[in-house]
Amino acid sequence: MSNEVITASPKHAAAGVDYDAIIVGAGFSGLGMLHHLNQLGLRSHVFEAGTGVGGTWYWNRYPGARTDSEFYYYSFSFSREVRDAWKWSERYPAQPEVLRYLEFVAEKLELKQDISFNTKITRAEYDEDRNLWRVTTAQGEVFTARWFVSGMGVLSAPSTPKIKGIESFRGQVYQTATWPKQGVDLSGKRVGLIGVGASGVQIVPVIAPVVKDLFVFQRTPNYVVASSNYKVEDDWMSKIRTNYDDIHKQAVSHGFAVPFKKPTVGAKDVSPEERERVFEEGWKEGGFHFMLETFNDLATNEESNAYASDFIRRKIRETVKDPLKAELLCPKDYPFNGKRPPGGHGYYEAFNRENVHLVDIRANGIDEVTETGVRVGERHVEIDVLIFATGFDAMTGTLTRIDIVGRDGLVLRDKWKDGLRTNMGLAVNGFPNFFMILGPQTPYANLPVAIQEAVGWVSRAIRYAEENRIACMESSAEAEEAWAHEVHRAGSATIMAQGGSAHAWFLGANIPGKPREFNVYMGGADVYFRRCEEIASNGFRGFHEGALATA
Ligand code: N01
Repeated sequence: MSNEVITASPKHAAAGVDYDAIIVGAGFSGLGMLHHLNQLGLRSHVFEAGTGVGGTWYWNRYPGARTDSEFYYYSFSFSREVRDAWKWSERYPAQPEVLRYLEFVAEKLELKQDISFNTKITRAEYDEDRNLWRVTTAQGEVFTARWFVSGMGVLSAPSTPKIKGIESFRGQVYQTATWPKQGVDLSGKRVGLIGVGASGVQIVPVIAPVVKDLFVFQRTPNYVVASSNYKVEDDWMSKIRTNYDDIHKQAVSHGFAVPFKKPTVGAKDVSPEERERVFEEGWKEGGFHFMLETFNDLATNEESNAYASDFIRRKIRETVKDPLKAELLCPKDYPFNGKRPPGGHGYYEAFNRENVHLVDIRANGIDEVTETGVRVGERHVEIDVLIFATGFDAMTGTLTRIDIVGRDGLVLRDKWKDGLRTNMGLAVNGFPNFFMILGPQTPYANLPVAIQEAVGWVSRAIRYAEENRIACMESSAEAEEAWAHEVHRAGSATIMAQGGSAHAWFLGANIPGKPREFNVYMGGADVYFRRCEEIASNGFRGFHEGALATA
């Protein structure tokens, strides 16, 4: 990575500030936001820590990284120019293709000229006297703007556990979320992998045929759903192109923001034969179809959930030949959906290879990393490479790892120390003229659709403020309390509340010391989008009650 800072030449912003809006992050969120603000005629600028666009898809370059969602709803539909010209090649696009897509979006929408790459933001402080944000880069430069928008991502602050002895290890250590751009040659190596969430599950089958030995250190097994990937033929792509608007419309009226059929019966309400038939069909269709298109109560009813959990365990036992390995791979003490289920691409099959070893660390975790390997109890596993696929400080990590300072010196991470408070996950009381694209307490949903909705909503809010001469858009404390209550209510009504041992990131339960609460809204993306629309069409009720001044 070079240290060159590429900053675009200034255009004209409102008097007294460098930019009208500063956006942090050049992934789906930042690019979408920049495009929408450009369309409003604002002078906006994006600061991005990476050397290119892509966000999540820039950083997560580990072997096997690909979407768990299908291409036609894992993309933007707002730009006809982009959707008419771009062609996806696989049902579940791989990381290089998603990255190329985002580069294409940036080129087509002429966004790059307004992005400074290689520029990490370390602090953003609201200046009450001047009603502007002062944003500081790691290089010490300071820029000002009236609006400050985070597009820093929800699963973008990697979490690596501090394991005793790690600094003594003489081999190579990698994190999936910061995988080297130039790749890593794992051929013939003895590799240890910690973590079997979506990242670990994707890397296993891809590196297994290359490495000498792969030791998978598993603490909690996952419910991995078959994906069934295949090529996107031209006629499928053309059909999608002509239907993008309908697909988006269907997605925003779905609880998970996907254009899926909504099942009308519960798993417990049909005969065992019918249940098996429907599950089998969903399994063949693959991925989120199993979770969302089979029955309508897998996330809310224990009995129905138990049928799904049992179906997956039977699939694991059918696939994995060694019965001991199969049993270890079967999740038994938390329900399907208790963690976000990953999509598999030959994950269970990989354990039939002789060079793939499953090391159960359920009871006591890893005792230590030594100079030459990993010790688990009495057993010492010799390895050359150690890979951490240990997840993220999700939803809040990017926002709390830098200093975001609002009114009266209030720091965002301190505000959230004992519990989250946001207005619809979009804004925070005490932080005027600051918006979050996919902040905490936004829906648990397919992200590109949720991002498209959020950037549209924020640009409407900014336009509303400009047109109505509202100098200060600040969420009310009452609206935050009401939203926190609703997030808790909706989450508690789901199976996800029983994460149990699952350490789910959406509960903050994977990060030691983080308050355990729903970091996402489980009440349905459709419900959330309708509520956002209602707020917008009622003069952004709850979002500028704290306004002190008019322009
Ligand atoms: O992270 P995770 P992830 N010792 O938090 C283990 C999205 N995503 O990066 O379950 C030993 O799910 C931990 O064990 P346990 C997607 O939303 C999407 O895989 O806590 N193990 C777990 O196995 C996903 O849900 C895609 O017991 C330790 C793993 O590390 C989210 O990102 C691809 C440990 C972490 O799993 C996060 O997925 C990738 C320790 N000390 C990611 N600490 C696609 O859509 C943690 N673990 C393609």
